[in-house]
This record gives sequence, C-alpha cells and structure tokens, in this order.
Amino acid sequence: MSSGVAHFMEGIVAKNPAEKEFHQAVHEVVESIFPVIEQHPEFKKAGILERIVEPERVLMFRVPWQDDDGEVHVNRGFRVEFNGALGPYKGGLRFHASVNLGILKFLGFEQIFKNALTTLAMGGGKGGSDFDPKGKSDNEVMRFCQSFMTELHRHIGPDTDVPAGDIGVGGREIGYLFGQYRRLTNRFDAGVLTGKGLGWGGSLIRPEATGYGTVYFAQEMLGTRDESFEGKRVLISGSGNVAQFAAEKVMELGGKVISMSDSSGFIIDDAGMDQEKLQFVFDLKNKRRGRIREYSERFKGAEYHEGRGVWNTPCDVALPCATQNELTGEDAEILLKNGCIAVSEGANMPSTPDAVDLFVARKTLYGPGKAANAGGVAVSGLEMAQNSQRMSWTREEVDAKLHWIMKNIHSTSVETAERYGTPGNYVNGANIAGFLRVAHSMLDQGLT
Ligand code: NDP
Ligand code: 2IT
Repeated sequence: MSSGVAHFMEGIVAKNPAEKEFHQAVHEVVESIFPVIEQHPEFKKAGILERIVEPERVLMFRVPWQDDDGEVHVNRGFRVEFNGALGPYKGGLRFHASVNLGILKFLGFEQIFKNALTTLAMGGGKGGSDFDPKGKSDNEVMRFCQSFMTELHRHIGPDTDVPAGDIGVGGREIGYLFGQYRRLTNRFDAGVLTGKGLGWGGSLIRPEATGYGTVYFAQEMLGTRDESFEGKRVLISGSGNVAQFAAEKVMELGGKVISMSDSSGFIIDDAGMDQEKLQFVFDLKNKRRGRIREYSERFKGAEYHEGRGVWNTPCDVALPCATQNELTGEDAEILLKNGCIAVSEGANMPSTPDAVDLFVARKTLYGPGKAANAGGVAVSGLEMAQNSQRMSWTREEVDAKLHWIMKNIHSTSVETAERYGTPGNYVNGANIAGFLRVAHSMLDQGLT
C-alpha cells in the first residue's frame, strides 16, 4: 500500500469505526484512483476524494411491526443517499439479519461507481433493514414492508431517490412497499421503485437482468481470449435472484452449471443443470422458500454438502452470486489450481481482498461486481425511462439494451485499464472509469 493510501485509510477507519466492509470497499477504490488523483490537481483542489467517501445523507429509523401472534418487534431501517451528482439516488434495499450501517455504506459506495459505469442518469444509494425474512409469513412480511415504507416514503420519489431489491427483497416485497407508498402519498409514482410487477409499471427483463448481465460480462471477458461458454463447467454460488438467472443464461450459451448454494450449504450436480432442474429451483426458492438441500433429494446424482466449500470443485468459470466475502484467498488458490480461467461477480464484493489480489496477479479474467453485476441497476434505469414515457418496451428491446450496456462496461473497463498503465486489470479499469464520470460531474456542480 502506498503511504498516501495508508494515510487516507487511517482517516477513514478513525472516522467510521467498526464499519469494516465500508473500509474494504473504500480501500479497493482508493488503491485504483489515488494515482489518477495525483495526475489531476483540479480533483485534489476540489476535495473530490474527501467528499466522495462521505454520504450526502444517511437516514436511520425505527421499524415497529407485529407478528401473526400480535407480538411487537422492532427493527432498524436505513437509507444511505450516498452521491447524487449523476441523478436521483439509486440502489436496492437489503433485508437480512446481518444488515448494519457499515454494510449499507459499502453497498451504497459501490453503487456510485457501478451506476456511473452504466452511462445512465443515476446517483448512488442503498438501504434496508436487519429484518430477517426467513420463516416469516406473507402477512408478516407485508406488515413489515408497510411499516418500513411509512417512514421511508417521505424521503424518496421518482426524481429524488429510487429504491429497488437486493438480498431478501424481491417482487413480493416491492409490491407491498409500492402499495404502501401509493396509499400514503395518493400518487401513482411508478418511477419511485424499480423491480415492480409487469402489470403495474415493471420492466420485462428486470428480474433476469443482474444474472444475465453477469454472464454477458463473462462472455466478453472470455471473448478476449477467443473462449466462450460452450462446454465450460461453471460454479455458481447462491440460489436467489442473481444465481437463478445467471444459471439460465449460462445454460442457454452452452455452459454446464454444476453448483448452487445457500447459507446452509451447497449442491454439486456433475451432470449439470437443465430446464427441469432450474424450474425446480425457481419454485423451491421463489414460491416454497425452501433450502437448496432439497435439490439433492429430488435429483439423483446431485450431492449436498453442509456449510461452505462450493469453490472446491474443479470448474472453468466461477460466478459468485450470494453475498460479500464469500470467496476467500484460499478459495481463489483452489479455483486457480483447478484451472478456473474466469470469475464474474454477480454479488457485491464477494471476493475478499486477498482473493482479488491473487486473481489480478495471476491475470485471471476477473470481473469485479461493480462492473459485472451492473446489469440489474442498468435495467432499473431502463424501467425508470419506461415509467417516464408511460410506455413499456418489448423483451427483445430491453435485453438488447442490457447486452449493449454490459459490452460497453467491458470495453470501457478494458480501455481505461490500458490508458492508466494496467492492461487487463478490470478492477482498476472499472474503478477509474466510474470515478472519472462522477468526479467530473461533481467538479461541474461546484462545492456540494
Ligand atoms: P436473494 O435474496 O434473491 O438471494 C441471495 C442468495 O444468497 C440466497 O441463496 C442466500 O441464501 C444467499 N446468501 C445470502 N447471504 C448469505 C450468506 N451470508 N452466506 C451464504 N449465502 C448467503 O438476493 P440476490 O440474488 O438479489 O442477491 C445476491 C447478491 O447479488 C447480493 O450480493 C446482492 O447485493 C447482489 N446484487 C443483486 C442485484 C439484484 O438486482 N438483485 C443487483 C446487483 C447485485 P439464504 O436463502 O440461505 O439466505
Ligand atoms: O446491487 C445492486 O445493484 C442492486 N441491488 C440493484 C439496484 C437497483 O436499483 O436496481
């Protein structure tokens, strides 16, 4: 670490104690952009770096709700409005027991650069709650969402801040949140949330977008070495929204999906997934809300393993699509030893810093989350555009735009990495390209 970066990070840690994921996310970006700032005295003079690591606004609120037995519970709600230089704050809501301010600040910080890479007009934000949806009835989830929105509604709007889904927030939750927003405001502000149902302002391809986009990004990386998904063995972690549609696209491109996981364990299916197996996962995870273990009970030949270890099986391509820091340096060593050539991150910050260092040092085709999983928020941006037009585009039209955006993020990352003297380093390419767009916009807008 350069002494300048070390000094800067000391300040970040002192000012934001106990926010270790936020420190990690800032460190990775600052490593990439420090040399760029040295070359741009105007950024230094305007304090761009000092301002970009400080959220414009953080909201934190009580969310009281009653369970089906009438017992009262209190969770904590958050919205981090990190940077609005490019457009309304935009980013998902995460409902998971582990949620805290540090995790949402890391996610909001990543979102600034991710959204910039899409080229659309979206600032960066993130929110959520430490509410744990596991084992809750539909009615309990609805009452929680209504209580959460009862506070959040006064802070958001189609031109102000536009939340969407993330871990634990999918179509069901967006529906309940939208209903409550509409009731409180007496407005059908379609553009206030994305990931809506198709009948009431949602966009075709939004559910698929993150997973498809991660695979499109991997396809571009493979293309730089005249490779493709055809016949490749692919490990996928997670079994939620991102993992499911990554699996669908890999299969469509001729790859063989051999794993899925959840927080209890993982399955290895050496024969590879097919349409029937994928439909089973859709139903298991989106309707019955069961555990991935059931896959191995239903399909002969698939093994279930309790706990972690999904990266230990030989593969050509790895797609981490579960959560942060799920792929360690040790996992990265094993993947590379087993011949893995490409890693495309569907999740946000799934690789630990030592894993990232290893991928970069070994010249692995490594697509960091803020580039590789930008397809989700990109189609959220397209959903907002359709809502503004009061029109909806066809599946083909949205998918073509998503594909173009992912190709463009790939080529921009490649060109930027080259221009700044680190060819092949997608981490630097994505961080610098995203940063430059935000930094120039902040300069244009004066001291904000
Ligand atoms: P879902 O809630 O649909 O699925 C999350 C999946 O990850 C589940 O299989 C879940 O298992 C697993 N998981 C969650 N936490 C852990 C954990 N601590 N350890 C192991 N497994 C875990 O969420 P998404 O698919 O939407 O999100 C997955 C990742 O993709 C997240 O990092 C998210 O930030 C990122 N992302 C999502 C986007 C979107 O549009 N949805 C866009 C861009 C990135 P279990 O059911 O056991 O909890
Ligand atoms: O991490 C992410 O980019 C998301 N969860 C999607 C955000 C969005 O606004 O669609």
